[in-house]
Amino acid sequence: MILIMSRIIFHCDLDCFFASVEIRDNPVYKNKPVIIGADPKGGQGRGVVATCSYEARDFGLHSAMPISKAYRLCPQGIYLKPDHEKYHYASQEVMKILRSYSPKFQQMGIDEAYLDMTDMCKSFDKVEKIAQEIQEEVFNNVGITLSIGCASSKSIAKIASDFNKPNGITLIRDQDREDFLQNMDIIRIPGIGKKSKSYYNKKGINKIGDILQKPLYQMIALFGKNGEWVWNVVNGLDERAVKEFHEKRKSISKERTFYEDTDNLSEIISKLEEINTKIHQKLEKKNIYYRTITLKIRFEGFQTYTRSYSMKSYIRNRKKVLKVILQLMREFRNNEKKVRLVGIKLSNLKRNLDNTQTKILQFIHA
Ligand code: TTP
Ligand code: MG
Repeated sequence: MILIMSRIIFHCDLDCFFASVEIRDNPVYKNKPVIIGADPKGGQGRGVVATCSYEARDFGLHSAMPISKAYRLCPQGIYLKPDHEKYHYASQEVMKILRSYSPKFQQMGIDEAYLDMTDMCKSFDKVEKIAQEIQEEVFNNVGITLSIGCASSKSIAKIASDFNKPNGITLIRDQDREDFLQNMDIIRIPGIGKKSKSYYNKKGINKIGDILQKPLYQMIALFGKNGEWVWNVVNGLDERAVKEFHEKRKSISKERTFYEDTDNLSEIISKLEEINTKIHQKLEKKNIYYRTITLKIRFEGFQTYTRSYSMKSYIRNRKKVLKVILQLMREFRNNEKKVRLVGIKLSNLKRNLDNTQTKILQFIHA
C-alpha cells in the first residue's frame, strides 16, 4: 500500500495591515475606527480607502471604498495618509520571521506569505502550537497581529486564514474541508472576483457547496478551464508548491546620450525624468521593488562617474528616485565640462506579488 502524506501549508496574512502599523505607533488610536487612504476633505475628498481597522469595518467601511463615502458612514473616524515606506519596513521584518520557520517560503502581497510546514509538523497536532508561536514572535517583535490558515493546499489555507480574523488560527483537516466550505459564498475562493462571481451566479452557482455537488465534467462544460481550476481548489486538489520567487535580474537601468553635449540643467533634469518614468513603467508592470539607486553621468571627453544611494527598505517611488538622483548630481555641479550622457540604475531588486490584483488566469498559471 502506498501512503501519501498530505502536505501542511500555512497561509499567513497580517490583520488590517497598514492600520495596524499606525495603531502600533500611536496607541491612542487603539480600539478606534482608523482609516488609511486619501484625504477625506470633510467628505469632498477624492480617492479611496486603502484599509481600515476592524472598528471602522463595523461602520461598513472597507478597502477600495471611495473616501467620501467612508467619511459619510464614519465622520468620527481617524483618517490617516499612508506611509508606504514604513509599511514596507514592517513587512520585511515580518517576512524575515516567517521565513525562519521553513525553507519553503513564498511571499505573496506585502502582507501575506505561504509556508510549507510538512517537514516541521509531521502531524496536525503540532500545527496549532507552531502557528501560535509565529503569532507571538511577530507580535513581540513587530507589534502587529496576523491570522493563519493551515490546510493541505495553498488555496484552502488561504480561505482558512481569512475565516477567523483578526489574530485567528484556523486549521482545516482534509476530512473537514467540505463542511468548512459548504455554505461559503464562492467569492471566498481565491481568484474569484466580483466579475466571475456574477458569471457563476447567473449559472446557479452561489455557494461553494453548489460546486462540491457537481462532477468535474459539468464544471468544465459550464465554465471551461476556470471551472476546472475552481473545482480542483474546492476539492483540495490544488497541488501548487510553495516556492519562493527569485528575481533573476540583478538591476534595471536606462541611459540616454544627448544629441549634443549640454550644460543646460533643465535639459539634463528632463532627460532624467524621462528615463525615470520609463523605468518605473516597467517596474510597475513587473511588480518589482528596489533598494539601491545609481546615477550614471558621462562628460565630454568620456569621463564617466557612477554614484549610488541605498534605501533602508525596498521602495518603488518615482519621485523619491528623482530626488535622490538630483542629490547625487550635486557633487558635479561645479564640473565645467558639458554632459554627454545620463543614466539611472535601480538594483537590489525584489518582486512583490500583489495578490489583491492577481487575476484568475495568473492564479492558475502561478
Ligand atoms: P489585505 O490583506 O487585503 O487587507 P488588510 O491586511 O488591510 O486587512 P485583512 O485583515 O482583511 O487582511 O491588504 C493588505 C494591505 O494592502 C492593506 O493593509 C492595505 C493594502 N491595500 C490597498 O492599499 N488597497 C486595497 O484595495 C487592498 C485590498 C489592500
Ligand atoms: Mg491582510
